Amino acid sequence: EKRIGIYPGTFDPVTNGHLDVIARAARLVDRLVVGVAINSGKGPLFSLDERVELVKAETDTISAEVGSEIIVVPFTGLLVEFARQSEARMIIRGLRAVSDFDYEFQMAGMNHRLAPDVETVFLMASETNQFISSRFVKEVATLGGDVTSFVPKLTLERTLVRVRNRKE
Ligand code: COD
Repeated sequence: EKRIGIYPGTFDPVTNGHLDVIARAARLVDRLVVGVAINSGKGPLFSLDERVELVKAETDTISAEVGSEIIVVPFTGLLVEFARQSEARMIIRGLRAVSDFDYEFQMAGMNHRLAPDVETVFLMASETNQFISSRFVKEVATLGGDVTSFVPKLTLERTLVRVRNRKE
């Protein structure tokens, strides 16, 4: 039986922190489904299609390196439903500092009650990528700071263009 895991998130935009978690997660499973959530509540910088496209582009090489299948798909609705549809038994989440813990703790607990056969697995990024967040990448880029070391190349280009256009 194939080991299938899902890594859900907003990915607005995908960062080196996300990619770090994706590479680690891909080593644990045969197929990693990266689920890109609509999350209109967060008022995203990039549309759902753009976020999916960027995650796809940036994970291409990881899939080849690790030798597991990585697929990137948008999802709406309940995460546990999406997990069920994907035949995944594992939800992968990343943990940064203690600040993530409360939210992740509640989410894992609720999801476990909703789908007892699905386990949440937490991974940490390497030290260089641990503190990176999409929120601060957007803020720093908007304020003219250098985000080169926080996001992959194509995402960097797109973010700079988007932030510039938004200001005009
Ligand atoms: N290092 C380690 N982990 C990281 C880093 C980093 N530098 N950066 C991000 N991460 C982790 C985050 O902690 C998270 O686990 C994951 O990567 C994705 O992060 P984001 O910010 O892109 O995504 P979120 O947290 O906004 O995603 C939230 C969901 C969309 C998954 C959630 O809202 C959801 O499940 N929505 C569907 C509706 C649902 O089922 N709701 C009920 C939940 S109980």
